[in-house]
Amino acid sequence: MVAAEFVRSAARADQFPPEQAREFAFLGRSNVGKSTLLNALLGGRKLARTSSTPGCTEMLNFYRVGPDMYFVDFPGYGYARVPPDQQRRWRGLVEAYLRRRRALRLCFLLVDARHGWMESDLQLKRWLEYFGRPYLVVATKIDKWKNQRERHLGLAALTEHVAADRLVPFSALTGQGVKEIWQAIRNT
Ligand SMILES: Nc1nc2c(ncn2[C@@H]2O[C@H](COP(=O)(O)OP(=O)(O)O)[C@@H](O)[C@H]2O)c(=O)[nH]1
Ligand SMILES: [Mg+2]
Repeated sequence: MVAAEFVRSAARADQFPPEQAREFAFLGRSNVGKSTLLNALLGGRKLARTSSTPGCTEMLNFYRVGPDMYFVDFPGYGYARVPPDQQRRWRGLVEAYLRRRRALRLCFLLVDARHGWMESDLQLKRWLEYFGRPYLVVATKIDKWKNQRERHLGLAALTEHVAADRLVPFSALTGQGVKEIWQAIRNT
């Protein structure tokens, strides 16, 4: 199992750690299952906090994973009741990271399999493309697809905005997708 530890939180660009490791960023709406995914990747240890209520952490969290990688946990977005100045701070922080971070190798954009693409997901996707950041889309909570038909319709909706070979279906309940995500990280 890969060793992992919290490094630091950053609310501003000058708090980002030195660029000494290959970085992998995890982005998604509040409650999409980001913390759960990170914990699943790291062998089920509770490294990142999970919650059932949408949170609005405003910081990037850096985790050292193995000897030469950082996982970067992004603050969730898409939470309706976030005041405008907080939204501005969020955008500033995310943009500062995406624009300048040379250590960033690959982004994982998490989308809830049940809801499909929301406008804020598409906005973030456009942002990743604007900054030329390679990314994979992770469809989370696919165990909530109750049958083949829902699975088929869900996948069809998701692939309207991303090629199938850039889409990783994931479930923390079954562990599906963990292997594929690690493979993508190793191959980067
Ligand atoms: N059924 C199911 N529930 C999940 C899965 N991943 C996360 N959840 C649940 O979704 C809620 C939000 O998860 P969390 O990881 O805290 O989301 P975050 O806000 O994106 O970090 C929690 O109640 C999780 O237990 C999954 O793959 N399947
Ligand atoms: Mg979380």
